[in-house]
Order: sequence, then structure tokens, then C-alpha cells
Amino acid sequence: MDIYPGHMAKAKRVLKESLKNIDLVVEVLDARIPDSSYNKEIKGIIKDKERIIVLNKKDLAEEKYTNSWRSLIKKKLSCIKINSPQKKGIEDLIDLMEQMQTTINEIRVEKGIKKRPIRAIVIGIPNVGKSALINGIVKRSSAKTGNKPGVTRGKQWIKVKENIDLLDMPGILYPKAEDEETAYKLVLTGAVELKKVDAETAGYQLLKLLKNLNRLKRVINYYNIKTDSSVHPYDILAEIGKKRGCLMSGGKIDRNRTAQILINDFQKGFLGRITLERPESDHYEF
Ligand SMILES: Nc1nc2c(ncn2[C@@H]2O[C@H](COP(=O)(O)OP(=O)(O)OP(=O)(O)O)[C@@H](O)[C@H]2O)c(=O)[nH]1
Ligand SMILES: [Mg+2]
Repeated sequence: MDIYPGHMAKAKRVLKESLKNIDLVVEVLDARIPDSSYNKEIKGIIKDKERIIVLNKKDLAEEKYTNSWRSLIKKKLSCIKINSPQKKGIEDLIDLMEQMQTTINEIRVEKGIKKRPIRAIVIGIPNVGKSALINGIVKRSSAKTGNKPGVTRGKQWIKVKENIDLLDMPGILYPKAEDEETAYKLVLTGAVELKKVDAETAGYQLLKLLKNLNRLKRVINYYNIKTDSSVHPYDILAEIGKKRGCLMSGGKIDRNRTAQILINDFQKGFLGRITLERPESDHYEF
């Protein structure tokens, strides 16, 4: 499924341009789908720059699985769990950036190069919380925006700490929907707009995923529907539709509208914290 026709190549070019002179890349993933929100081409693009992985929207994900993803990622990279709007975990991220700054500058000094503030950028897929994270960092910084010009016109450097500058414009990377399930996970978590796909189909995908994750009970309880987890997604959607009064003329259930409600409730966290991807092996690229 080509969810971002044409965007990918251009975004990569723009990102490569933004990465010039950058020392540290803060890569934001959605804690509900760490694998699907990770762009596998990124390593090739950022090469040997330092990286920190942020598992954002941790408030919407199940803590147990966020922790296991974090342990897995930490075998290779630094990783912090964050809730950007509530500024949870931002202090830890700044501390980590500070540590990395020290290391990067020590290496510079060893090589006989003068110490200088390191430059960082936030990157990630659409809607993952890049701007919310940057805002959170700005609010936590001692100094506000500096007026040093960024790599591209219109961009500015934010002074996070004495020796850390952050580009105020995040880099956007489009996720690769390798298969249909990945594509729908991106829709369900809001990285891809729902209107790009058939809402009803997306609704069934969500119910199917929740069933496989043993989380269908959340739906049944939230909408207070009389059914059990063994029932087919088709019937569950109908039950939700009836409860919510999503009827068309003639009394037929408006499945499209029902699916939109269900997906919106999931995205808002009304069904509780739900992680759509659990780490299943050690074979992730990160
Ligand atoms: N619950 C929750 N919502 C978040 C979190 N971070 C961001 N959001 C919400 O997710 C939506 C997208 O956040 P943005 O910061 O605009 O995301 P972005 O990556 O800058 O998106 P684009 O600029 O469109 O690429 C907003 O409604 C945020 O309030 C988080 O940690 N938890
Ligand atoms: Mg943004």
C-alpha cells in the first residue's frame, strides 16, 4: 500500500539537507508501534551521527511493553520514554543529550579539534509528536531560542543547554508501510490520516488487532455491549453502532461512522493504554 506517494523521496532529500552539521539525532517513535513507526532507511541516512530513540506517547501505550521495547533498544542505543505534552521524561532526555555532548566534545578534543556546542535535530514520522517534544524541550531549557541561523532559512537554533543547540524544525520521515497490517497501524495511531483509507476496513483491522492482543474486552466494556471476545469484528462493530445510534435511513447501521468513532476513541486513549506492537524477537534493526 502506497500511503505516501511521492513524499518519500523528497522527504529524504530534505532530511539529508537538514542533517548537514548535525551531531545528534533524536528519533521519535510512537510507543504504541515502535517497529512500524521506525523508518528502516534512517540508519543509512544519518550514518555515524549519535542517536537517541524517544518512545513518545508513552501515556497511550502499556507500560510493560514500553519497558520491554526500551530494554531491547537499549542494547544498541540510548532510549527514553516520553509523554511530550505533559513533559514527562523530557528532563531525562536533556540529561542524556548533555552526557552525549560531553562525549562528543571529548572526542573532538582528542582529535585536536576545538570544543563547540553540539547540534541536535528531532526527526520522526508525521504526527508522532515532534513539535510537542521540541516545545517541551524549549520550556525546560534555561535559555530560549537563539538567533543563530539554522541550516536552512527560516530555521532557528534553540539553546537547550550551554553546549547543546537544537534545530527548531524537525525532520520528517515517512514510514514505509511494508505490508497492509503496518499501513493500518499507521492509520490507527494517526500517522496517516484516516480519510486516506476506508474507515470501515480500518475499524475491522483495529478490532482484529485488539482480538489478537487479547484486548477486545476493553472495547466491550467501554461501549458496554453485550457480546464476547469470540464474536467476529463485523458483529462487534454493529453492536457499537447500535449503542452509539449510528444508524442510516431504514435503520441500517452506519458502519463507516461507527468505525470512525471507534478509531477516534482508541486514538484518544478512551479504550485505555494499548500497545499495538509487542517486541517478539531480538531481530529489530533500530
Ligand atoms: N497522548 C499524547 N499525545 C501526544 C504526545 N505527543 C504528542 N501528542 C499529540 O499528538 C498530536 C501530534 O503532535 P505533534 O507534536 O503535532 O506531532 P508532529 O510530529 O510534530 O506532527 P507533524 O508536524 O504533523 O509531522 C498532537 O495532538 C499532540 O498533542 C504524547 O506523548 N502523548
Ligand atoms: Mg510538527
